[in-house]
Amino acid sequence: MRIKKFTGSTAKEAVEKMRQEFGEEAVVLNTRRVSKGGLLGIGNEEYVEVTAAYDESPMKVQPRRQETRSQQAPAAGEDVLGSLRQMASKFEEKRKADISTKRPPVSMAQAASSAESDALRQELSEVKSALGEIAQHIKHSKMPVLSEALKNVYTSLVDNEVEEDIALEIVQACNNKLSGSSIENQFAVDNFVYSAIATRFLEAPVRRLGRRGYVVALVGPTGVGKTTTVAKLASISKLVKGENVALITADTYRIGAIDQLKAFADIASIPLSVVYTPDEMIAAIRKYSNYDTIYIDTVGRSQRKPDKIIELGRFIDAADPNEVHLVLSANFSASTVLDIYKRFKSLKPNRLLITKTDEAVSLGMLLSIARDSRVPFSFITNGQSVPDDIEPASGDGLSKMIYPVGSYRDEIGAEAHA
Ligand SMILES: Nc1nc2c(ncn2[C@@H]2O[C@H](COP(=O)(O)OP(=O)(O)O)[C@@H](O)[C@H]2O)c(=O)[nH]1
Ligand SMILES: [Mg+2]
Repeated sequence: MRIKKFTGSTAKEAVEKMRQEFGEEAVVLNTRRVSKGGLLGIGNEEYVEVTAAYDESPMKVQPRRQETRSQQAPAAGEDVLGSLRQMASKFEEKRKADISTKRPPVSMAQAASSAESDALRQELSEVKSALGEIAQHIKHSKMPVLSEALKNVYTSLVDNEVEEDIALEIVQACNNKLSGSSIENQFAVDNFVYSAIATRFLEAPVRRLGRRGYVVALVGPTGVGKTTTVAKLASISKLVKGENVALITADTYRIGAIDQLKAFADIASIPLSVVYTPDEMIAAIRKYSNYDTIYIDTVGRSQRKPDKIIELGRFIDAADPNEVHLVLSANFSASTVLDIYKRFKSLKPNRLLITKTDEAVSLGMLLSIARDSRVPFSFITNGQSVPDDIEPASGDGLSKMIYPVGSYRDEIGAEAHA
């Protein structure tokens, strides 16, 4: 390991010098601003000093070593990011302080001060761009030295909007598990990745048969497909399983919401109760206690209004359901889904139900919600048709949607033949 200091008038310049001498493999250990000479800050000479480390031993052959290295690099790198961020914010502070503490200007001083703050602004933007560059470098240094097959996997996962950290975990697990030639074998790698994704999804426990008064409630934001899904589930229970089914709706908020479910209940000859208060909910549940399954549709309270969720919580508490399915649209991004989960968590959902997979471009975000919630998945819906467009969720099924095995291989194949 060699350690050396590089200086430059900006961080970017110092890092460039470091790169020239040490190459891409070098790691920045520390960055600081140094100021030299000058009295009371007048005539000061300021520069940036970067301390860099470079491992001279060849890193090629052994995968184990590469692995350790890839785990260490980000840690050192993140330090750098930290110190650069600090530096950037100090600049910003200094610039603001400079502007606000300047005395009412004599024109020369005014000119000097504006020149100075221009210089600072320039410097700040250089630091920011160096920061960006280093962040980019760290992003790639997070990626261990991978076989072609694993690189394909990583790219395919990230393209499917799997969070980078999760994609990396999967790829690293594969790297650790597979050895020798199989790490180069796309087929072996795909198989591993496919099951690695599948096992990240918990499957909902199977319901015990022959239990009466089993209560299933659907909650979630407006428009995700709760009412449609309730209709699908109720029809399947009744028509396919031959159960006695009842419906309750607590969605008395939106105009037309009751009509929507009522029309369905009439066609399917399923009794429906509309409840306006938690007490009415208790009464309705009691009324249907001899039915096999009671499905509850709820209003899509805006998840942005916590008091609305609390209000909905009173209805749910009153119903005391066996299953609370949080309904999420496959069109949502990872951050939206995580945000919704956070807001609906107080309703204690014990199932996740994903709608509109027919419309979604990518489903990588399902891995994020699976990881953060640890709640099992119940159903997937893939169209508007009642009752056809629904199926039980399985780890395998979800994995297939996130990692359509071999699809990119077909592309590569096509390119090769072109
Ligand atoms: N493409 C597609 N549309 C769906 C699916 N499920 C529901 N929808 C549609 O989404 C819209 C809102 O559904 P609705 O059940 O009223 O949502 P709610 O507000 O959560 O009750 C309707 O137009 C449904 O037909 C699905 O799986 N795929
Ligand atoms: Mg509805």
